[in-house]
Amino acid sequence: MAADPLPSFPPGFLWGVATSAHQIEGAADLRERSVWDVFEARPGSIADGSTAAVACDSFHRHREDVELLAGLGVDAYRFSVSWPRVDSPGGLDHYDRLVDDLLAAGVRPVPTLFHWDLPASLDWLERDTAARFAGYVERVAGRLGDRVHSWLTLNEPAEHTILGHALGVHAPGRTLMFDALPAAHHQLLAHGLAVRALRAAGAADIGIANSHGPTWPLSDREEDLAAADLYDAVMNRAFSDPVLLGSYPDGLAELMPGDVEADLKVISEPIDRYGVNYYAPSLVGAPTGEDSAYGTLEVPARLPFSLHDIEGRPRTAFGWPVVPEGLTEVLTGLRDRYGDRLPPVTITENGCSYPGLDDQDRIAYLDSHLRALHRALEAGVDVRGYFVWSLLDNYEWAEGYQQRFGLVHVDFDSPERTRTPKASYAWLRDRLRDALRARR
Ligand code: GBH
Repeated sequence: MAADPLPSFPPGFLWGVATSAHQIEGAADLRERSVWDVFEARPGSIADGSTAAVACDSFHRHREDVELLAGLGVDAYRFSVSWPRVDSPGGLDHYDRLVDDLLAAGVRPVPTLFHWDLPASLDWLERDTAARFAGYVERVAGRLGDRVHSWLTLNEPAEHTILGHALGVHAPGRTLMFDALPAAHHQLLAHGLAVRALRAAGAADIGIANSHGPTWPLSDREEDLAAADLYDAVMNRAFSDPVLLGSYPDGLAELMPGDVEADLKVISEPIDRYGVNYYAPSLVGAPTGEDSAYGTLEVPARLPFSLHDIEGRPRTAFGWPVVPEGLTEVLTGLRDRYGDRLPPVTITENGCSYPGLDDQDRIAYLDSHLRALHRALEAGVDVRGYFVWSLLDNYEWAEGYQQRFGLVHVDFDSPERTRTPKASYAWLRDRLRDALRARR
């Protein structure tokens, strides 16, 4: 039950919440344009026709956010740095102030250097974008590296590739299907080059935030097993194998551009922390000849797999099933696959969309997933932290403001973007107090 105390977590376990720049900052007029600004202007691209031009206005209201973090009692805040903002005059000043305010409040800054808001003039299909990213990372580390010690390079290159370049439901809105894979390779190369740049700047805690969900085959028929294996290779292993093993899953290296072997040496540059974003498993079968759907995501019939509903589970407002044991499965699965090659893991995102201030469903979701995480600890997986997605209701990409993931409600109709803590905020605050007490 959500009222019961949680099991105890190891000393030093890092508790945090996460956001991303494009989803909360607003102040779009004070930065360069990103591929998302361009995408949002395309009619029909965003469910509610909205844009992120103002969002939570966190650019101007970051002090309120820091106060909410302090009140919650988290150890760390995972935010992202907007490349198009850093590219504009004075753009780094914002992150400079944010970092200072976080440190003054006793909260560790954990910036992600890329969370999907690519400068509009750049393109992940171009190899050169990876080198440009490393140059940008060098500038950020040069300015913040004296106070920031934990870095994440990329957020979910899998989603950015598949939703943005293969299926076209996210920016930049391309529908290249398997021809999107070069965008994955160039992001991974960017990750490796960024690790080198951060290392050169003296960073000691470097990671990546990859999405992981167990892939469940629809049946044990040969075709379903093969379809599920391919799906898992493309959605999960294509992004973890290169980083942790220096190789691509079978058959994928041939689809990547450039001198793939040489690039894999860069991509597999050792990291200190492996970030896992977990939401839900996928139930995958052979193609059915028809389009299939997962939540709001449609998978065209011509792809070599189909997605199916996971029955008998509660669903979030997004339509995703609530499957906490999937988190245990992801964590033990990573340990089994990568063994000694797997650095300590941090859950860099986990959370759910539900409406309302008295969000008992979110409390139940978080409670059950923390228990699932604890089972992975008991099974010997080295998990060092957990970040809730998200601190605030925010701009949920193609869903606009319709999906609410926050521990804190944001009134998007008020000019002040009024923030109101939900029941889940108080719940987590009390759990963190217990955890803190246990630490002493
Ligand atoms: C994350 O993406 C993002 O990092 C974050 O910005 C976002 O706001 C948050 O989650 C909530 O959406 O389509 O088969 O993979 C999450 C990516 C992609 C996870 C769709 C769940 C459904 C199963 N999500 N996925 S599948």
